[in-house]
Amino acid sequence: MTTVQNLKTPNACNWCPGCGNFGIWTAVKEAAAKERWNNTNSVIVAGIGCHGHINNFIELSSFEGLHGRAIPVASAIKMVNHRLNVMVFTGDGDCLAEGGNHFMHAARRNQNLTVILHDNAIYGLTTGQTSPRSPHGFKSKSTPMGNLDEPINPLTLAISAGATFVARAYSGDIPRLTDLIIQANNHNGFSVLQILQPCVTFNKIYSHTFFQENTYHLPASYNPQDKTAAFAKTLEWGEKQIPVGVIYKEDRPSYEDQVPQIKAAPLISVAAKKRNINETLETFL
Ligand SMILES: Cc1ncc(C[n+]2csc(CCOP(=O)(O)OP(=O)(O)O)c2C)c(N)n1
Ligand SMILES: [Mg+2]
Repeated sequence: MTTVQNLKTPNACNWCPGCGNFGIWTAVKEAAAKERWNNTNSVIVAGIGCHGHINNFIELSSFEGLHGRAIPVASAIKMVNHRLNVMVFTGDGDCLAEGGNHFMHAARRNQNLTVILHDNAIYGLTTGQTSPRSPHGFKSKSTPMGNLDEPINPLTLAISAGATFVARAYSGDIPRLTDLIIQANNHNGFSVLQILQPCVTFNKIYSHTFFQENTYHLPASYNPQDKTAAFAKTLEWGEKQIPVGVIYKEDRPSYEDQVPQIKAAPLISVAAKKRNINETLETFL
């Protein structure tokens, strides 16, 4: 049985006091206990950054690869055993800068993966450089005169690239965050959950207070299946104007649903055929 208690690991947590990652960590454990995720049915793939340490603090099968490459690793795991529940924990730098290309193409493919995007709008682990989520004018170690670039909007990008579940949450609202993690995970297709989280040490703009004062919950009357309305929602960002909740949801066959070779059983349970490499090479001559 999965309980919040037995998801603990012996590793000491090294996030700064007040970091938004604590809320995400708590919500993921709550979701795992509710949904009975365990070492045999679920895998966490983490990116490189403060966010990526989450896999050291949750007792689930996990993999931490190269910076920006969490999504392709998850994609491969899913192809080899599509019955596993595969979740990606990535940062705004990891997902949108170093891994930006993977993000777009995975969305297009609509594999049944859940991408949890820890968005603190900064490179936290490397001690505070501007990321693709940092606002225009943002001053940091890498942009002391102010950032000249515009931030990427990950949710507009996700919808236009083909993601079929797109949502936003705030790391400090643990009950709603837990619910959105579960909804994203239960969706059959490529799910993106952007979690607004403060980096209390290096980002003095996007604080807990900023998110508490400026986010609002999408009303029950909002229809996440209307793609045009969803695009418009993703563009809202301003004083008291940051929507949280499920912004877009579409029912479309996932990649795994369409691959005939894995209809009967996952690739991992199909015995590999031994071949003489010379025979294979000869087919190219
Ligand atoms: C290829 C490569 N480039 C750069 C780095 C250095 N590096 C490590 S973490 C990081 C930024 C992480 O930022 P983000 O993904 O937003 O995670 P956070 O620390 O904010 O959670 C960078 C640039 C690296 N490890 N590998
Ligand atoms: Mg970051």
